[in-house]
Amino acid sequence: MNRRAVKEELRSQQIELPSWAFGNSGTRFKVFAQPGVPRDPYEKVADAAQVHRFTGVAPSVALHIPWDAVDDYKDLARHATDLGVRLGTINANVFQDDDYKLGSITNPDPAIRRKAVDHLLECVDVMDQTGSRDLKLWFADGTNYPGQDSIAARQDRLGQALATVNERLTGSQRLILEYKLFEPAFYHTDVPDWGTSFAHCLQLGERAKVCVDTGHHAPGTNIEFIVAFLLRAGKLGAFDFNSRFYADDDLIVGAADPFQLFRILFEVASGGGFAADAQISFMLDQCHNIEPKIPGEIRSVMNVQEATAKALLVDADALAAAQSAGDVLGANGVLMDAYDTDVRPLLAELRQDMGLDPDPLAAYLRSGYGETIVSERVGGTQAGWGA
Ligand code: LRH
Ligand code: MN
Repeated sequence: MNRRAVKEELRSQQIELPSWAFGNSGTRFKVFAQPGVPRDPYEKVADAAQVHRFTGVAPSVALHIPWDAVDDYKDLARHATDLGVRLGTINANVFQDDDYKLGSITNPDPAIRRKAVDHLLECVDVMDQTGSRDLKLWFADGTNYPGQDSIAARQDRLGQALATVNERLTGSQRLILEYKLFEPAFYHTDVPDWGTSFAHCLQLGERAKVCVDTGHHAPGTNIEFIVAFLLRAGKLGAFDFNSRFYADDDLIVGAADPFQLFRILFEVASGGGFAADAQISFMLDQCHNIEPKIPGEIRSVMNVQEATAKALLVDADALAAAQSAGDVLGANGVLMDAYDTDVRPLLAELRQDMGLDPDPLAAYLRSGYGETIVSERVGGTQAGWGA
């Protein structure tokens, strides 16, 4: 792709922000509250709109229910539109109720399974009001000790619940099934890996796609292989981007391993994943436990833009020639040339073309918005995970 084509592709990039990244978050050891944090979904959407204002490529906000429960979702959607963004993916939450200690949709108790499925169906009702396309399902379900429950029986329960939700979806609505190796369950997790999610999505049909959360794999996992495989199978629905050094650290995407993010986005580019009809949702799923949250999200969007630009700059013809010639170092060299390219001037130029400041982070810090919310948001209860 020539420079102009790369800029066109980057201009149309859409990165979805997680509402919960703007609330307080932490670990089991401590949640460090920050001044100016939103007290409700309206303020979360307002903060997310600031990221879009300065980057131009973050036009939607994912919600998490009940963290973002409101009386009038249509009004919240109007609020978002007024701020130049829209409500995106609806995330269900069946991992924080006392009843779900032994599982939600896989719980041995049919009444608790029913309760969990009812919440998932309520989230589809929310989608009908917000106009959201995707219902994202992540289940904390699993066990802590061998023998605690039947792994096979739990898969049956999982399949039945997913089928019930899938049948309820209408129009262009999709079900996005997210997998995670472990935590909070520490012996087995019912949707632990891409294969399990893929198998259930195949069974469910066209509406069901896999979500790849980049923090949900065993150390050393070749995530770009999973991406290439799912893309080729037409079952890659979404990314939850973040980075980690050890476990599900939910750090800023690209912060821990920018080369991995580049390799992942190179497979997306090679597999046609940036095409509009590929319908892949590029979301962030992060927690800014100690760093300021809006600047953290702006930096994250910039990291995705930089990795995407490098991925799009790979000389595909030279790569194909080297690959078919069996020129191992030549082929690897083509990729490394793109990765070692400083794309920041290209992105600064693109932002100017888009009428934006070439440095979104500096522009945001100059805007004074951060100081304003600290002075205005006094009283009330700061938003968080409520864990
Ligand atoms: C689980 C997860 C999931 C969300 C939650 C906020 O670790 O990645 O995507 O529901 O984080
Ligand atoms: Mn996630």
